[in-house]
This record gives sequence, C-alpha cells and structure tokens, in this order.
Amino acid sequence: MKLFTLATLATTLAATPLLADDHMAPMVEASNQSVANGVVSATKIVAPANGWMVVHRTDAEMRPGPVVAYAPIREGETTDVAAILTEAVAPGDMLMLMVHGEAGGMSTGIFEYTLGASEDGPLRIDGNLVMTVITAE
Ligand SMILES: [Cu+2]
Repeated sequence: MKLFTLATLATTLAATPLLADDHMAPMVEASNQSVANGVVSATKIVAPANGWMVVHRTDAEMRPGPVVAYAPIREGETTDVAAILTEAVAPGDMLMLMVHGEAGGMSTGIFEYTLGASEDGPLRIDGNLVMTVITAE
C-alpha cells in the first residue's frame, strides 16, 4: 500500500509541468476576413517549434486543399501572422490556416512542403491537425 501511494505521487508530480503549460497548447486564432489586400492574417498562433502557418484552400468537407499562402512562425506565440496569397482568393472562398513544422526537409527556413509531402509537414497533436477554417469576406 505504501508503494502504491508513492507511485501515485510520482505520477502526479510528473504530470504537473504539462498542466502548467496548458495555456501554450498549439492553436491558430483567426477570423473571417477580407483578403482583398492579398494577405491572410491570423491574430495569434501557438506552436511547439519554429515552423509555418500554411493556408490551404478548403470547402464544406473541411479537407485541406492546395496551398495558397504561408508565413513563418516562431516557437511559442506569434501574433499578427501575415501570409501573402500566391493566387487570388474570392469572397466566399474558405481557407484553412494550419500549423506546419520545419522537420523533414533539406533546408531550415525554406518552405519545402507540397500537398501530401512529409517535408515541413503539418503538426499533429494526438493525431489531429492544428488549424482553423475561415471564410474570405
Ligand atoms: Cu497543412
């Protein structure tokens, strides 16, 4: 019984740093917005490492489609992330803003991802993508 108690205590102590870090859980915060200026913006992104905000086209099925913009983000919190669109996005088009990492490519600081590739691929937390979907106004 004494051993069991010690083991429980150890588990509790080990879990504490994770709880303290909860406010830094990876996330993307962005709103529906006009992209008439050629830029897609996120108000805040939290990432576990330096990487990229990647903007995919998407639709009602919420699957990530072609990449139309990307911008660098830092480890931790980056606010007011601005990604320049590489093609026109019309009002009503849906966009998925997703956190990608820097792992697996040949170069650091160069965005090497293409749809479906592992280079600079999407971050997954418990198997889930870290993203939000907006509609261009
Ligand atoms: Cu992506």
